[in-house]
Amino acid sequence: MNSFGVLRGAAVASVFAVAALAHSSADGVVKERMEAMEAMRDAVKRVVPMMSGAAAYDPQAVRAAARVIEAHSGGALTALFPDGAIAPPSEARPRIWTDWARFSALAEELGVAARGLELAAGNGLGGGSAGGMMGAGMMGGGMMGGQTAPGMGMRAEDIGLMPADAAFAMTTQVCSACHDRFRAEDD
Ligand code: HEC
Ligand SMILES: [Cu+2]
Repeated sequence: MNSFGVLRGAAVASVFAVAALAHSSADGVVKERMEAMEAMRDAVKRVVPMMSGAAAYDPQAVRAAARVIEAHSGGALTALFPDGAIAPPSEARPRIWTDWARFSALAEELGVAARGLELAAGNGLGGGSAGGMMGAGMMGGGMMGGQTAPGMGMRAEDIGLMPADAAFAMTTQVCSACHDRFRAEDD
């Protein structure tokens, strides 16, 4: 089983979780950020089957998904969270603004991981190789603790040396790390 296979349950559950709220009633910046988040979810969804081996691996599609995520990361992400903007049906938690340093660090980390994924796309799948296991090991801490972003401190160039599935798992772990802490979910 490759790295993504090992982690897929935990990592992807949070990303795909759809709350039973009427999100169609969102407007303004809440609507804007939901659309941005949904664009990232769709990008993740497109490559999940490739990462799990259910579909043929396509490096170009992986690069395209990575670029979508990168475009919505960092300052583009944080700009959609002006102070206290949690009008219903937003699931954003107020602690975003009391723990802004961590929130914005996760937004930056997402960009780093996505750039790493773009660089790693050409590496193909690790398939349980040493590289794949290394990736899984590095991600473990962030997932279990739920406190730190996975791979925090790694550079995109380092992630770019990993198998694509490990880089992808690392990317989705950043989604989950932020959701666990800053998004109210009913699952
Ligand atoms: C820095 C924090 C952070 C990161 C990183 C992050 N998200 Fe989110 N995400 C949020 C918050 C906060 C919400 C809740 C927004 C709201 O309801 O106002 C959210 C909501 C969502 C939603 C629900 C959108 C809706 O219509 O309600 C999806 C889907 C989503 N994120 C996908 C992703 C994916 C996929 C990634 C990674 C590629 C990701 N997110 C990365 C913070 C983050
Ligand atoms: Cu929504």
